[in-house]
Amino acid sequence: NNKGGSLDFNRYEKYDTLVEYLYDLAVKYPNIISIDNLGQSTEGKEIVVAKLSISKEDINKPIILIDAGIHAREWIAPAAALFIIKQLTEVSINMRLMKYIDWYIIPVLNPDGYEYSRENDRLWRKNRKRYLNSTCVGVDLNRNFDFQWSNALNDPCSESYPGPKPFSEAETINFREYVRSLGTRIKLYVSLHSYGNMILYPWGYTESSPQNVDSLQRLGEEVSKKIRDLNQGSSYKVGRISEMLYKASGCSVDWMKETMGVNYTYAIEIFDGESNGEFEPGPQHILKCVQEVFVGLKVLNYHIERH
Ligand code: ING
Ligand code: ZN
Repeated sequence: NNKGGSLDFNRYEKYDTLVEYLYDLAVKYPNIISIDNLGQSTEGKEIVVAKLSISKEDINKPIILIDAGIHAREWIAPAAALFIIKQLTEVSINMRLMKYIDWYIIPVLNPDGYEYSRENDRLWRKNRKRYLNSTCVGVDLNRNFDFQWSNALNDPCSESYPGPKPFSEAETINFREYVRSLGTRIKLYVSLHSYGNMILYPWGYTESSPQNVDSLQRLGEEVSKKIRDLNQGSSYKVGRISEMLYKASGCSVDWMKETMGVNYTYAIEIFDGESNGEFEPGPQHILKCVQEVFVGLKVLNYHIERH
C-alpha cells in the first residue's frame, strides 16, 4: 500500500489513503501546505481542503479554487487534484506558481459516494443521502446549488436528482460556507469531472452565454493548445456547458460565477472516454491524464497572475 507516504498514480487510491497522504505532506512541507477541514459528509467523513500558500503572512492573495470528486465514479478527477497538490509541494520549480497566488484544493467533495463506487457500485454518481419518503438514495451534488436550481427532475431515483431544495446536502452546504469565508479572493474556480476531453464554462442552466464568453473561450483554447503540445493525441474541446453537453441547472460553476462573482469558472471533463468507452481511464492512463490537467492549470494560473 501507501508506505512512505507517496502516490504513484498507477492506480486509484481509497479515500483514507488520499487524506493520510495529504496530512503527511503537511507535516513534511509545513511552509507550503496545510489542511483544513471543510466539514463532514452525509455519512460523517471529513472533507478536506489542501491550502497551498508560500506566504502565510499575506492573507489577501488571489485564490485558485479547485474541487474534484463531486461525482463519485469520476475517479480520475481526485487523482488529478492530488497530482496538482503533489507537484506544487514536491517539485521546487513549481514554487513560482504560488508566488502571487494561493491554491485551495478539495480533492474529494463527495467522499461517501467515492467509497461507495469503489466498494459497491462502480457507476455510482450521487452522494449517499437517504430521504425518508424515497426508496432511492442520493442527490446529484452538481445540481444542488442555489442558482437557477430546478426541481423539474423531481425523482429521487434519477441520476441527476437535484435534492428536495437547493443546498439541502451536507457536502454543498459545507462547500458554500467555506467558499463564502474566502469571499472575493477567489479569482478562478475549476471543477474536475470526467469524461469527454472538454473544457467547459457557463452557463449550464441556459443556452445563452455569460458576458465574458470571449475571454472564457480564448483562455480555454490556450489550455487546450498546451495540452496538445504535451500530448499530440489529446484534443480538448472548449465551449459552453449547455452547448457542448446539455442543459444542467443548479451546478457549481454557474453558482460560483453568478452568486460568488468569480469571473473565470470552468468544469474540465478529463479523459477521452469515447476511445475507451469507460469512465475509468485504466491504471496505465492515469499519469498521462493528470499531467494534462496540471499543464492546463499552469496556463490558467499564468492568466490569473496577469489579471
Ligand atoms: N458532467 C457534468 C454534469 O454534472 C457539467 C457536466 C459540468 C454540468 C459542469 C454542469 C456544470 O453532468 C459530468 N460528467 O458529470
Ligand atoms: Zn461529473
